[in-house]
Amino acid sequence: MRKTQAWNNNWQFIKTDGDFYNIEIDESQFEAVTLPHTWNNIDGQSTVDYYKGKCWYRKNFEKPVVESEGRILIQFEAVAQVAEVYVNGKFVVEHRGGYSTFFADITEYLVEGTNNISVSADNSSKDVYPQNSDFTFYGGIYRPVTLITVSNNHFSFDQDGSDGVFLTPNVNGYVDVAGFVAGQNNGKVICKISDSLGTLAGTGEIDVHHGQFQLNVSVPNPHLWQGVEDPYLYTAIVELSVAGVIVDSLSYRIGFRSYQIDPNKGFILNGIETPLRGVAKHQCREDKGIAVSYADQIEDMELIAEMGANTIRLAHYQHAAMTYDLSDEMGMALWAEIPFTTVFEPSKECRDNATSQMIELVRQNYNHPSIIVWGIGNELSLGGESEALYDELRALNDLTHTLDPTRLTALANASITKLGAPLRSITDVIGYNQYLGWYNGTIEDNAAWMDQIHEEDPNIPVGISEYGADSVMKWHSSEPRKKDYTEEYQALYHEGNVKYITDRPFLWATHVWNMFDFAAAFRDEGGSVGRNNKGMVTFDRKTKKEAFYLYKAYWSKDKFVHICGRRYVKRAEEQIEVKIYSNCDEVTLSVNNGHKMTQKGDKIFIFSGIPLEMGENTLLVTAPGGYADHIVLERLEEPNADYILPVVEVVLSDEVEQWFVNLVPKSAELTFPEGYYSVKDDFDTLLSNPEATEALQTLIFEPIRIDSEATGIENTMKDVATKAGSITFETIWDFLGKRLPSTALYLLNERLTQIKK
Ligand code: GCB
Repeated sequence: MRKTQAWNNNWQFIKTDGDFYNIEIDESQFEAVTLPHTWNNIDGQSTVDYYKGKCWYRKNFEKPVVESEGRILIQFEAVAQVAEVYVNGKFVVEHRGGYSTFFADITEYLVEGTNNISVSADNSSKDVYPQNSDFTFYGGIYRPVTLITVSNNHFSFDQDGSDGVFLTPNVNGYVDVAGFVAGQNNGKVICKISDSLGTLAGTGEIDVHHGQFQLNVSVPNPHLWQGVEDPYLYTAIVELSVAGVIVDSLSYRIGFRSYQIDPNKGFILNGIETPLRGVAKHQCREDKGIAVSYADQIEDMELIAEMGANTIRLAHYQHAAMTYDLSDEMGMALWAEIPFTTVFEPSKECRDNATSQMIELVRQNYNHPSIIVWGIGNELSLGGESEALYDELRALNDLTHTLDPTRLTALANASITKLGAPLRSITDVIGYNQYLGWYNGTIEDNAAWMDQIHEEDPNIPVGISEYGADSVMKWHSSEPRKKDYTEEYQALYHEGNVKYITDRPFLWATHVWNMFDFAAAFRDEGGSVGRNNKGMVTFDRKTKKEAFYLYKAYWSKDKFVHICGRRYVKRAEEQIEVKIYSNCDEVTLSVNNGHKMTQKGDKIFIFSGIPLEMGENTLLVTAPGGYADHIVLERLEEPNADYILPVVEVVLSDEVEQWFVNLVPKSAELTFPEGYYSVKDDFDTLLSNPEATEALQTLIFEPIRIDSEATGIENTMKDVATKAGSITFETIWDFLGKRLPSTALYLLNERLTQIKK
């Protein structure tokens, strides 16, 4: 019978490359570690130059006991990004792709007594996706490792990291069970399906032929899996029996559900229109990086459920098995995807890698009812559009349909993807990553844009695969503005968007970017280094930002009241506006236990002109049913300057100073005359004109190159710019800019507006 044992203790680690698979190594240079482990937990969240390279893990172990002819395997749930496994100095297997499971069958490499396993992990590889993106590419054995022993006859381990059994429940009352078996005598497969009370609901068996089997188990009138409303699961036990003896057994939680995604009605689950409203998430958290514990992952899911979400986009890679399991149990509808993001590399190695990662994603996670769409890519137009990219996406889309005819495919597009572009119609459904009101445009622009994407492609289901705005918990303002990084602006941004989204059920799914702040090593903005701060909850999971409660008010059925402002304590205003988020119909506010003010309303309650006394003020909000929340504010004479993000002075080298010395812009105002180029043009357009190219070269790329230290981004601007085809200069400037003085922007616009189109 199959036995599994957690294999996460007593590993040794060295943060450098060498012949470390050699058994004669001096182990004194290694440090003892427990898995999961990453070497980037600190540098990956704080500096552009986090360690990327090949590092080694080793472990000595006694040969496990196994039945004669049995196999001994090690299951790695993920090793980032490329792994090589050696046993007793001999190469066993290589795996390319940092977020998916693989097995190493080490049986033939073992000796009696003590053995050694050495595993390299390399996060610097050029031929593996992700190639380039807005998150840290952690290295390490950062998900659990399991030792597995099986008898000679067992479910196959040669099925792309899956465990070789694929279950397809059908709402018409049966489960299709198919799979692969290895060993000398293939035997018989028995499947028993029981309901949530453990009562047998269906059973079936079939002989294995040439290592394969397929059977149909009848489960009449199945209780459906209805997302967060009723995530009902059955348990399927699939056994392999040889000569009447059970030799291998696997167990799954399965769910019966059917769905459609309609361009007008959105997502329909078991015939019920169910707009998917939720968040996207990465796996990492503060100081642990991507090497998080089971408890951490449970906490993440609990926070998402508390906010009332019913969907998660698991960005931008394959997530831990446990995340899919918890989603099944909690009823979350998932968008699961591969790390084919931002940049497409047309090399054969990269194409093969995207293909193998897609195969692994689908086959390893096929049995989860929570997975609704397979995401084949993210924002790939940023790296430039080409026929080769379209071909690659079409191939991935077809492959995914072949691997799984029961689910739909999805692609997340940059919002600027042009009308009629093939990227809008390759997959079954589309999502857009839209940041109007943050990188560009206004919050209000989102409403018209949402209608526009629907009108432009009325026959394609459209959703919003990302939208968000950053907030860093130390910045606050009573007059929040775009890009001020205050908690208050982020809340306003989401107030607009959640309303526009709620009013548009045709949006099949919407995902806030992001549920949690996450590590993005190359970022340095908002007074925070190495971090993307668009989370609803901080990187350490300790603080729920104001916007968290806004969504809770919209989405959760658990009644609550939340008074905003608990981190914006020191106030100089005589009177303030007090904001309350609640899903109760009425709330009552009192200040310093004085006069009580009651307001009826819907989710957002604003009390204006609330006077503050000098010193401490306690604000209490209550709602019928016993709900209450309070904050304590302190009124001071002067506004607290510590709440305002200081303007960062970029210190330029003399050489670059000289560059701009004689180039003084005529005015600090941007104009956009009709028929001329400007910073509002996209890079394709600008770079197709030699004069505009020259202006970009002299005013932006060259100074950035020389001052790479001061600007801190080396050639990133140029890289992004030249690959960013359809993004406007203004957008990239907003995103990566501010590293050169704004003079550069005005000068460039002045030059461009003199060049006729
Ligand atoms: C995107 C990317 C995501 C980034 C996000 C942002 O469109 O898909 O990886 O983190 O924008 O915050 O800019």
